[in-house]
Amino acid sequence: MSGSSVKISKFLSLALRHQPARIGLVLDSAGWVGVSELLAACCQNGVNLSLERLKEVVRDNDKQRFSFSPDGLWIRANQGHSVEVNLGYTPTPPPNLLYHGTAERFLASIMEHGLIAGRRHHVHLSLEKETARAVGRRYGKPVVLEVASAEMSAAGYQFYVSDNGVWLADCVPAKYLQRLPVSANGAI
Ligand code: HQG
Repeated sequence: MSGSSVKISKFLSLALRHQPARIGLVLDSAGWVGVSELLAACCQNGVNLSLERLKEVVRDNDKQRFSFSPDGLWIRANQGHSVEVNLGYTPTPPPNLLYHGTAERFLASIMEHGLIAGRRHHVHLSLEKETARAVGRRYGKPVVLEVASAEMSAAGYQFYVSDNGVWLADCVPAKYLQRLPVSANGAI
């Protein structure tokens, strides 16, 4: 594989979030892997990626999914892992409201069990309704849920924010969720 930034980003997500072993990589406990080790593993697995191109993909990534260490020798995904990592998130007081995008078909289960992290480590929340709507659209007819985050925080639930600005929670009980109405033109 060579080429498009999207393809490279997807490959990096696979390597740095989900299946590092598949290309022979071992992440450290905080999710970091040596840049030269990553490039060598890419090469071994049919992905022709130069250091310059890697830097470009990381810099221009639409969601800033990856970060280099300050010395540029290490790289990791900022969030979204399914492999065990401890990213060292610090509990952070959330804004009053946050949003979660999901699909209509998950709603009954969510309203029964609350939001759960599933195969990722956290429930992903956003500051903007529109971002949540785009996330929900990946799985079907989108629904945006408003999360009463300040109220949850006051009740003792913790929130974290990743290096790329995604708000994270361990779970969200259903009582803090409210479905946002959709207007006639489909806008939130
Ligand atoms: C749903 C992408 C039934 C939840 C996106 C979601 C985001 C439940 C799905 C980031 C449930 C999990 C994260 C319950 C939650 N019953 N369904 N009790 N609780 N769900 O992909 O939030 O491109 O793991 O609503 O843009 O969709 O990877 O999480 O639909 O930022 O960087 O279970 O992933 O970013 O799906 O997406 P996901 P998500 P990246």
